[in-house]
Amino acid sequence: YNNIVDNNVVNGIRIMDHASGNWVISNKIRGNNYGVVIFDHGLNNTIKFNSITGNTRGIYFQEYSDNNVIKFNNMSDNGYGIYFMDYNADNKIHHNLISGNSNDGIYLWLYNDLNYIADNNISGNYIGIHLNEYNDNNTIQNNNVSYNGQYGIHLEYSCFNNTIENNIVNYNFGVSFNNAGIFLWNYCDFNTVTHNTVIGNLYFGIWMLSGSDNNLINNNTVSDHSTGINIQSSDSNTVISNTVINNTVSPITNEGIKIHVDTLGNIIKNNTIDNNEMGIHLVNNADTTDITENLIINNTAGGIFIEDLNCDNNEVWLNYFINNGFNANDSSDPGDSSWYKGGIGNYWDDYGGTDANDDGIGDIPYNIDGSAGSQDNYTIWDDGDDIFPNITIINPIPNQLFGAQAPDFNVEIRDKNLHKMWYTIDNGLNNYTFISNGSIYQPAWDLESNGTVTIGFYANDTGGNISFKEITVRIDILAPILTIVNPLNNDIRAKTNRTFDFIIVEENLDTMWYSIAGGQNHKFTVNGSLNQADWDTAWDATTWDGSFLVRFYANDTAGNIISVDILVRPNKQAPSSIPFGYNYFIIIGISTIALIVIKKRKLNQK
Ligand SMILES: [Ca+2]
Ligand SMILES: [Ca+2]
Ligand SMILES: [Ca+2]
Ligand SMILES: [Ca+2]
Repeated sequence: YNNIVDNNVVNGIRIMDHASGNWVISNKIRGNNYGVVIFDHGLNNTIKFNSITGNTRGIYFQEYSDNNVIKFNNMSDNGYGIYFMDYNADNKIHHNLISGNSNDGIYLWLYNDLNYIADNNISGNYIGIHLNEYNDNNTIQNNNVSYNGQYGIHLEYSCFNNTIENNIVNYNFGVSFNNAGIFLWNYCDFNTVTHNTVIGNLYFGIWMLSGSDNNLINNNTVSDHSTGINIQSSDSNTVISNTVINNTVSPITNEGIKIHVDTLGNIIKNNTIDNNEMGIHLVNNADTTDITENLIINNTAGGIFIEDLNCDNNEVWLNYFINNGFNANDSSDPGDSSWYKGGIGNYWDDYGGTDANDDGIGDIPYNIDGSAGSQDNYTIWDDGDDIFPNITIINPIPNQLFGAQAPDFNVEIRDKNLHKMWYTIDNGLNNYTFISNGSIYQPAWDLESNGTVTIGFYANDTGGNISFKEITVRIDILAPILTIVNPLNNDIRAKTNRTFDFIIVEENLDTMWYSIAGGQNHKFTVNGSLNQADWDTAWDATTWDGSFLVRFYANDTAGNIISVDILVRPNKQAPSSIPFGYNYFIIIGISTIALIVIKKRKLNQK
């Protein structure tokens, strides 16, 4: 226990059964059968800074060896770099250089679970990282697995729940036969392959073969292969948010994503599939695939190809097809494939129809190439706003009368893409934009004269469609012209003479009324007699040489108002101290009558 084997040049270190807590540091270990062997039940050993070269197996884990750390070693030119037999768990293998091994860089044979393989540089081996049978829940992270011979990362035979994340897996094609960057074969299920860069592995970028089901392939960049992502005889995989580009390296056929040979229920979603030869290729019993929300662009041969009659019940919807050789070819049985779902289809850049009713759906179907005669009946299509704004004028109402105060307006304007609203009251000479209901601009209203005013309401939308509705209202800014012809100002009246006569000129007359000596208001509509009680009170209260006020009013329905003041002098005797009172009164009375006649004539002449 707790041996430190340091700075030796030795041929083989063997950590025996149940050997724990050993440190193997900075040794040169070369030319052995096994470089470092951790035998059964070797726990918590640390192997670091060693140079392990030219051995049949660089580091070899026998069985049940857990929690060992292998880091910062150089494992080159061995048979295998690191070899796990079986039941080794929770080991951490990181920051090692593992290169030029004639067999696999890291090899896990049987039942090795929960190991952590990270930040290693693994190149020039046969297979970079190889999980053979029943190896579950391992994490393969941040490794650079490039320039290996057959595959970069390879899982086979029922390896479940492994995470392959953030690795660089490039140019693994030294032994040129069905190469793949990441290859899941034979019932490898529920693995996550995420955020990897997978470039130039000659044949396939990411390959699922023979019952490798329910894997999640997301956010990977996969480029420069014959087939970017190859789903073959495997079901229910979710391929989501990957960038699949430039898969064109084969002189024969290339595709971004290929789904073929008895597959069911794979989901291809939200991927960018750009500049491949064929974007997506379904053939040979590729069934019930859900292909949705992908951006499928610049694929030189075609966007998507459903090649034969045995491809059943595939759904293609909400994808964007732009600038492909052909956008889609459906050669399955008529009606077998759906090109829309739930009332929404795909976007086709070569769609020839319009969307006149602005529901975002093309008004005629899109015809899909191929023997199935399929159509997308619900193409995604927006050709701009074709529907004019709808304007309803609630207030003012037609012929409504307004005075000097500019009227309020209340309009309802509806449009999906409303841009601007404005009104004019002078036929467009001046326009006033508004964003909510309010009042007509007062300075503009002030320029109007009596009569009618036409208010035009306008609205446009972002598509340039302009609507207008107008309404004509009346305007009255002139007060009534009220002339009191009897009594005249300063008339001398007997107490019994309460008569009054008037002339009114007003087209929108509302009410006329008067008050006597500041008393209460009395309405009137025709000539007649002033209110007796008020008159008598005022008359009695006024001295023989005084006068009292009768104030007449008229207003119109527009709110204009006028008042006319008439002073009335009571016909009373002067106090008895004044001589000749009676005669004097007669004389004044006569002359007053004469004066009225003259004034009336003058009025008539006007
Ligand atoms: Ca439209
Ligand atoms: Ca439509
Ligand atoms: Ca519109
Ligand atoms: Ca008026």
